[in-house]
Amino acid sequence: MITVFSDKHRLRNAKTELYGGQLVAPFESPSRADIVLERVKSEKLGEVIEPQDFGIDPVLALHDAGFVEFLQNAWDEWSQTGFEGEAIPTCWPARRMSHRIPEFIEGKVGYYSMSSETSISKGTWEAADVSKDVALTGAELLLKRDQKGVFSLCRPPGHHAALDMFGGYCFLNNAAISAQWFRDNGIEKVCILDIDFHHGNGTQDIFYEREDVLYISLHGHPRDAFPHFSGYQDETGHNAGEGATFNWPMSPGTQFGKWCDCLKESLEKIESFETEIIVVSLGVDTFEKDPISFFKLKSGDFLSIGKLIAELELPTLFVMEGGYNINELGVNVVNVLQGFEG
Ligand code: Q9C
Ligand code: ZN
Repeated sequence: MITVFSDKHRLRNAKTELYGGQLVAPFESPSRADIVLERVKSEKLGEVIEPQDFGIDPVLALHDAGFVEFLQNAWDEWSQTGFEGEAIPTCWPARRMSHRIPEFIEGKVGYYSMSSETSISKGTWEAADVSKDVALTGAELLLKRDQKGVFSLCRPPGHHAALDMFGGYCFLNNAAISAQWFRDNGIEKVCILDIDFHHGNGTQDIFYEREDVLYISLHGHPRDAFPHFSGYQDETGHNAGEGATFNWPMSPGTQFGKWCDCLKESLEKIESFETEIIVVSLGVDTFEKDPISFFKLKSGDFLSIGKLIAELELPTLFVMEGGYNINELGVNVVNVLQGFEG
């Protein structure tokens, strides 16, 4: 399987994450992508190639233009005010407040965010911009070079990024941008299968009213897990999109048996949707030793996941999302891909 990767992911190297009331070193760190790439190489998964530049149009096909402009300028505006730390949102348009967009950067950071663990640092935009190219290069390879599966080793991740919000370590929604690119390149129906531990609120948000992109997510129940306000089972889509969103929230301590039953039901839904292509939002933070999650999947389970997804016999784009146990991250990710290849 081909892996798409760029060193430029390192440009996303924040120093701070607000966690448990302290500023800690971010869980979403450059070493994550390096460790996965190392495993791709040591297992001889296949060729590793650089992304092409797709420009900004495929981003603007989905994300709000004001939001994109905000991301492009946020670090400069923040640092030019004289703030000495990284840009951390502290004030939001909460219940019954005005949703007009402020002019001062402190207000804009709040307006365009969903959570405050994700600091904007110098280089964040540049890395996010290349991360979407990594996803799109994979998408193009899948379509035009007739591959069964391609691995886009994206970093930063994307599935929490909504139409006009960043957060949850995400800025641009790589999986959603790829799905839209497939739609704009002759594919009638796309499915996004999100197996990251967290609910992909951003992906759900973007496609909530659309019938052409099926979104299915298995994740920690929002009553216990981030993003806390999205991912309930009764969120099933709206208007034309009614029935094209499926959520499988699961409780703390969930093991592979139960998780796998939900995956199998999801695969049946994908089959009846008659999609031509799948995008897998591939997070391995479902791992038993993940530092911020609460499922109990073991390394070997990731092989089974890949194998089950392969049974659909559909062209599959794997887009890297979360997974924070640095030691076993490479093994777990590559297990999914090797399980897929059989
Ligand atoms: N107590 C992704 O996996 N904070 N994002 C969690 C846990 C945010 C995860 C705090 C987690 C974001 C792409
Ligand atoms: Zn996650």
